[in-house]
Amino acid sequence: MQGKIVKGIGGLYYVDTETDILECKPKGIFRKSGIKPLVGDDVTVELLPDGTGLIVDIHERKSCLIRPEVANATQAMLVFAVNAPKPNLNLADRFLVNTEMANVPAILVFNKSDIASPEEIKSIKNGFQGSGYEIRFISAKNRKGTDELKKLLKGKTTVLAGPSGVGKSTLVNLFQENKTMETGDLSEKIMRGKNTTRHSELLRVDERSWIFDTPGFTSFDVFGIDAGDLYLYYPEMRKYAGKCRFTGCAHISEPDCAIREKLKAGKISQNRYDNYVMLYNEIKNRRKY
Ligand SMILES: Nc1nc2c(ncn2[C@@H]2O[C@H](COP(=O)(O)OP(=O)(O)O)[C@@H](O)[C@H]2O)c(=O)[nH]1
Ligand SMILES: [Mg+2]
Ligand SMILES: [Zn+2]
Repeated sequence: MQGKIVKGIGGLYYVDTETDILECKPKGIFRKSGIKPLVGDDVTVELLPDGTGLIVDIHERKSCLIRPEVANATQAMLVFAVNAPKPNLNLADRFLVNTEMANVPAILVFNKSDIASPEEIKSIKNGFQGSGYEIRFISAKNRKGTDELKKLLKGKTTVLAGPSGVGKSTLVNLFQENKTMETGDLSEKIMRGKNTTRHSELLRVDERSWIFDTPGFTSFDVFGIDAGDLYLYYPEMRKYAGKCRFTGCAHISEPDCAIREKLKAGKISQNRYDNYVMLYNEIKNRRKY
């Protein structure tokens, strides 16, 4: 039987087989070889006599995000509130480096525009000037911009990520309205909480579209890249790769740096650049164990 892992709690996985949600354990071989099934994985399961399932194969992943840890996302929506809680743009950039590393296209969604001032919106736009990322200001409460956002989900597997309290679950609920799928089964079996999302969960929007609701994060460490390659994960900096005077230019204090010239010319935002420098130093100075 084939299915999709829609939730994982304490070593148990819930697999949507289109006709049922099966509680499954992974075959021992996965643990022995250090492979962990992830929410979003397409899997082959064997039905056991007691009605539970055994995951015997994990199909090749289209993508694999480290944070939130989900498989097969084809796009990411990074959700923040315009204010309340105040957006941490440094956290946003760290997340975007993570999606660039995983090759998952991302868009930025700023929710709660109903309680935002024009200045706040302007300052956020400026912060991402030149980055190329699409930014949407919406209000889940007033349903402003939410239908347009829902259109973007068609045929995709979208991961909604961001800090707690910004409205991710509210959005997921909106996106699931008028859904033809039966999920009564699912909510009973995996006890979908109404409040804080503690585990990533994959939900069906329609036959071809899925969405991950994920727990909020407050910090974000970037692992797996050398400081010298960091700029390659900033689309607006990557464009100028090879244009600096020195190979191995860190784009921080070297003369004739193409990237700092673009910063001066306003093509790269000060916010994105400052976050780059902070992250560069953090990676550079990290103790290697
Ligand atoms: N003012 C306002 N509040 C919102 C909006 N969207 C969600 N909220 C509220 O923000 C709080 C957190 O929402 P929730 O969806 O649980 O956030 P999550 O932690 O990101 O999943 C709840 O009290 C929501 O009612 C919005 O567009 N405007
Ligand atoms: Mg939530
Ligand atoms: Zn440079």
